[in-house]
Order: sequence, then structure tokens, then C-alpha cells
Amino acid sequence: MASWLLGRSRILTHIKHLHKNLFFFLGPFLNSHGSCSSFPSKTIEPFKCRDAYSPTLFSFSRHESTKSEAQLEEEHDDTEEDHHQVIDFPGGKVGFTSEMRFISESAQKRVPCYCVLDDNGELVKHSNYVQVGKEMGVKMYSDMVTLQTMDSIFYEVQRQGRISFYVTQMGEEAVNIASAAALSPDDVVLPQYREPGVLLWRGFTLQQFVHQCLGNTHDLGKGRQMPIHYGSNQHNYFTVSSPIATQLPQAVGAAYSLKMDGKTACAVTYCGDGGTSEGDFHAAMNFAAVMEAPVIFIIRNNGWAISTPVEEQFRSDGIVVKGKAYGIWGIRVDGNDALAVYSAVHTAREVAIREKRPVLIEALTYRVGHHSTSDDSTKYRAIDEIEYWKMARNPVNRLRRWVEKNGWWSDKQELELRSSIRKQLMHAIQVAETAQKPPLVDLFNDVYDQMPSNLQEQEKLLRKTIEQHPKDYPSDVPL
Ligand SMILES: Cc1ncc(C[n+]2csc(CCOP(=O)(O)OP(=O)(O)O)c2C)c(N)n1
Repeated sequence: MASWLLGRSRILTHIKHLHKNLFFFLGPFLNSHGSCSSFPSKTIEPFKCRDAYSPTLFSFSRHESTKSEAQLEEEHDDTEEDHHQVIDFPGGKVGFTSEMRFISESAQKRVPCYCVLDDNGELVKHSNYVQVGKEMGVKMYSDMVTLQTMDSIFYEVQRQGRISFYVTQMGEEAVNIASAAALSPDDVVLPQYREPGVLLWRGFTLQQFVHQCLGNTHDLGKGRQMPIHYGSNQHNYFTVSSPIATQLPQAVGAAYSLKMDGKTACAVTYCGDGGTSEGDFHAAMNFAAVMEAPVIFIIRNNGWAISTPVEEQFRSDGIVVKGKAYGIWGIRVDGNDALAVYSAVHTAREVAIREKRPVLIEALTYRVGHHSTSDDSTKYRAIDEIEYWKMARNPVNRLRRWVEKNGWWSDKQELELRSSIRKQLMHAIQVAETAQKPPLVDLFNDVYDQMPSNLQEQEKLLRKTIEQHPKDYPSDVPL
């Protein structure tokens, strides 16, 4: 009895917070945002909804908090339910109905997308957002330009054969930078691979990015990883690991550990729409919900997972609805709107830390570049589609219009910034190209305190092979 009362009072405290926060999370949707001007329904619609017919939703309210959420969503039709028959099933009370109703696979309307700025950089009427001042606004814009410039130069450098591989963030600069801006440096980040803007925001230098891509002695990973697998302990940024979605359950563990240590910080993890098809995504979501871990999942729904379009990736209304299935708060946000991303992540962070709970953010965006330098996306998607997102829905241009309207930015500053970043990058590349490569032994050390016999054997064998085939071994790697 005592533990039941304790649990109940915890739920009530929770609801108090919930009401406050739900206003923010769902408030904008309850007004007119179904018709947000940033998402025209004409031309290309990569985020198409499958035909929605009129389902009657079966109500299953596990906790009171989820019940109030359902009320706010105004989806619930309980007119036919028989309220006399409510029974305590494992997990909570459930009402009976005499109707045999299956839950529809899709809701009548797609979950609306929270936005603050329209494509012209104007504030959308009645938008509910966290204020961004001049210093923050200008830094956000400058870092988005830096990321854009870094991408175009590194892409060319790869094409010239000076680095082996690269992926760009083109089209996803706002998700990268604005989410980073809303976090605290103490928050632990576990990235996928298309989020180096978070590291840039945290102070990883252009020189450090270049050192990593060239895999020289100054690379923190000692040249052991492919380009773009950045990581920095100092910046609380876990090293990128290629196997998709492995970072998600790890982030839940990191978040749980922050909670146990009583830290005022959360874990933040990123993933693409393709990553949500991995078992790790689902394990992480459930794990986070039941362990009440302060973790923010930021899912970049950019329309494509290499050549797989979202229509072939899942049949749900995107990703945001999956949060509800696992008992996790969620919001769908315009990922090309820096102010909307900033507001959503800022609020999610407060909720995650204060209430010790996970939050899911689905950022609708678009991968404008090829998947990587090993891909040619014109083989599987229309050039018009790419152009539309590159021009009409460009997140960098949109924020520029806003900072200009505020009188915080001018053409002169724009020219100076772009030319200065270019020069810094060209210089950084020259420096990195003249630096030595890590020695051969670095392939084998650092994992074990004492190198085990199997690794010793492998090292011996490699050295012997190099002796036999010296021409096949790169001359710039010290033996
Ligand atoms: C477990 C695993 N399966 C497959 C791959 C190959 N792979 C690399 S990236 C990628 C697509 C990921 O798409 P998404 O998560 O949507 O991210 P995006 O590249 O669009 O940002 C795939 C299938 C991998 N790295 N790991």
C-alpha cells in the first residue's frame, strides 16, 4: 500500500511538470501548425503520408501522464466506451469496450512539424520558441557556414585523392549546429557520423578535423579509423563508429550513469532514418523508457538511407510516433529551421534532466549531398528533388535571412567569414599533409596493457610481408 501511494504521488508530481512542458511540446501543434508554411504540399514531398482513412483509436492509457497526452492530442474518441468496466491489468487500468476495434496503422493526420522560421527567415505567427540573442544567433549562423565550407573543401580534397573518404552534412547544417547550441558542454554526445557540427560547436578546431581525415600523428585516433570518424574526450564526444545504431543503446547506458551520479547533464545521441530499422534503435528506446534515462534521441529523418527512401524504410508516420509506442515523449521538428531545432532540443534537455526521462526528436530534413564520396545519388533520386531542397529549403540561407533582418549580419561580414574559413582550411590541410603518419606499431598497441601473443604474431607477420613486398607499403608510414 505504502509503495503504491509513493508511486502515485510521484506520478502526480510528474503530471504537474508534464502540463507545463506539454504546453511547449504540443502547444504549437494545437494551433495552426498543421498548415506550417515551410512545408508546401505541392512539388516534391519526400515525406509522403500513406493514405490515411478514418480510424477509431482504441484507448490504452498506461499511466495518467500518457492519458493527459492523449487528451491534448484530441485524437481520442471515447464516446462509445463503457466506463463502468475498468480493470486493473498488469501495467495499469484499462477500460473495456463492447466494440471489436483494431488499432489503425496510421492516424488520421500526420503528426505536425514544429517550426519557428518560414523559408524567408520570418517568424511564423504565434510561434512558441526559446529566445536566441545576437551572440548565439551569429555564432549559430557562422558555424553553419563553417560546416558548409568545410564540407565543400573536404569533398574536393577527396576527389583529388588526398583523403580516402568523406561524408558531407549539406542540407543538415541546422540539425548539427542548432542542436549543439542548445546543449551544455557537460552533455555527453554519441553521434552517428553526420553530426561533426556538434564537435565544431564545442571547439574542435578545423586543424583537428583535417588531422583526423588525413590520419596523421596528430589525429586523436592515431590514424586507426577511416576519415570522418572523429571523437574527442575533451569535448565529451564519443568516437563515431560505423556500424549503424550501435551508439543508441550505449547512449542509454551513459545517460543512466549520469543519472546515478546525480549529474546535471544528459546523454544525446543522433541517428538517421535508416538507423531506426536496426534492432539497436528499438532496444535503446525501450531500455531508455523503463530505466527512465535522461537521454535525447535526435533522429535526422533526411529522406534517404543511401539509396533506400523512407517509404521503403518504414510504414509508420515517420519516427516520432515510435516514441509513443515505447512510452517516450516526442516531437517532430523542422530540421531545416535552426530556431525550431534549438527550441526543441533546449526544452528536451530541461525535461530529460529535470524529470529523468528520455525524449525523442524527429528532425525532418534532407540529405542534399551524396551519401558519401562512394555514392552517386543521381542514380536513385531526381535531380529536381535535390535542387529543391538545396535552394528553396536551404537551412543556412534561412538563418542568414533571420540574422540579417535582426541587423546582426551584413554582406561584408558574409564575404569576410567565407574567405577567412577557406584560408584557414587550406592552411590546415597544408599543415596536416606535411605531418608524419603514426608508426606501424600503433596498429597493435593501446588496447591491452601487455600486447597478447596473437597480436604479437600478427605484427611479426605484417613486418615480414612488408619486407617481402616493400613497394606495396606506403613510404610515408614509419616502420
Ligand atoms: C549495421 C550496419 N549496416 C549497414 C551499414 C552500411 N551503411 C552505412 S550508412 C548506411 C545508411 C544509413 O542511413 P541513415 O541512418 O538514414 O543515415 P544517413 O546516412 O541518411 O545520414 C548504411 C546502410 C552499416 N554501416 N552498419
